Amino acid sequence: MTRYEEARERYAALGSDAEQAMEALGKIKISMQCWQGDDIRGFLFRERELTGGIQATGNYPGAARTPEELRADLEEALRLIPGRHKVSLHAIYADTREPVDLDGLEPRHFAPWVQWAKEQGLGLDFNPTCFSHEKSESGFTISSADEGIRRFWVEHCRRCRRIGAFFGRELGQKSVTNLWVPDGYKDLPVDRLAPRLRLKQSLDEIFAERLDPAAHLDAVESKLFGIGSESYVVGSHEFYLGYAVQNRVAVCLDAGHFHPTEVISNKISSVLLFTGEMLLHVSRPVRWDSDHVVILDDELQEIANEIIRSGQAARIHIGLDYFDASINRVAAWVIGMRNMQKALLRALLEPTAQMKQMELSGDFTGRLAFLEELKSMPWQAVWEEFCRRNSVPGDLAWLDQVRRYEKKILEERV
Ligand code: RNT
Ligand code: ZN
Repeated sequence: MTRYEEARERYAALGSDAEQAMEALGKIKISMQCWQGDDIRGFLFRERELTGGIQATGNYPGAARTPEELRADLEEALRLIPGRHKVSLHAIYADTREPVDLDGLEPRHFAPWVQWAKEQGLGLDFNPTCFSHEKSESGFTISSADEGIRRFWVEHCRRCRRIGAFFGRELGQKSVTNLWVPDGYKDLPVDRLAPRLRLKQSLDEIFAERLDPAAHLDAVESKLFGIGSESYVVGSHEFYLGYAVQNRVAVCLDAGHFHPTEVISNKISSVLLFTGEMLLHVSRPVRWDSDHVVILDDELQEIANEIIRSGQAARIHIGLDYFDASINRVAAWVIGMRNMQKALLRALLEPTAQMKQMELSGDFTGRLAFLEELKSMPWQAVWEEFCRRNSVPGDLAWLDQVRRYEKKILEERV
């Protein structure tokens, strides 16, 4: 018997089916964030510093400098990740020689990305870039009291939705356009209401155009604080949850955007009850919204458990959102993506129905015993089998490949 066959039998004895788990895992697409590849520089305004209260710290060599380099790096990472996935782009990643500002972007500026995604069998998601720009220097974009500034960003976001819908149409799979804006105050505001009124008005204007729901989904991402917006963020969780329920858009929950002991795993089931689909930004906050590489920790497992146990995986779009500039960026992608998949696999290997039954009948002893036993079950053997069937390394052999790529390609970039 192989290691996998042994594992399959042990899971069967517990009441779960490893074949089914692998089949289900193979259907779950994860949206890989392009911005891990170049520390969120993008290609439109490469000389501009990263603003908006987010920070990519570190100066590991090898960051992608051109769309070609970024696509090559993405391909290298995706070769080491089992399954078919999506890539999430930001507006500043437009691939064009035309000088164009954010309020002039059109689908054609992203045509090479679409062509590439078709060749690679990938989906694409999208994000307006409401930061790292001279018009966001005040700290406000679509909630700005300056009407010229507000209109500039509204126009940018409206165009981004059309680009997202273009991705969805061209690639034959729904594209999520996720709107996050950094708007907020460093110090205590006097008027918390007016910026929120303006944000609401701008969102109404941005979402006014109806786009094909089969090709496109709008999501809005809240935040608690950022660097420079410590005291007040206009787009808070309550704000966007209310907006999403009232206007039928999706909520994006980012794991780093809440109080340090607050977790998004506990929010998924509530959000699912009142909205259609949702987006997750799976990240890892360390003491603040630091966007560390996703590791296989308790909260990642809990997020995966909620996605699977709810039986609503089809309504939950999973995206990664982190950017670590202190390690090999291709490895950062591979580690985070594989960890997300491992967590999902472990959740899929649970005898969930049985455990829910224990809970219902008040058998909390059995529930705890199962939960703990599952931690030492041989899920790694199933993971390795899943990787084998998808022709990617099941073990650390992926790291050798990344190191070879680093020597040959990344180290040449100076
Ligand atoms: C910022 C948000 C946002 C960004 C990306 C780059 O706090 O999490 O999602 O990280 O859009
Ligand atoms: Zn995010």
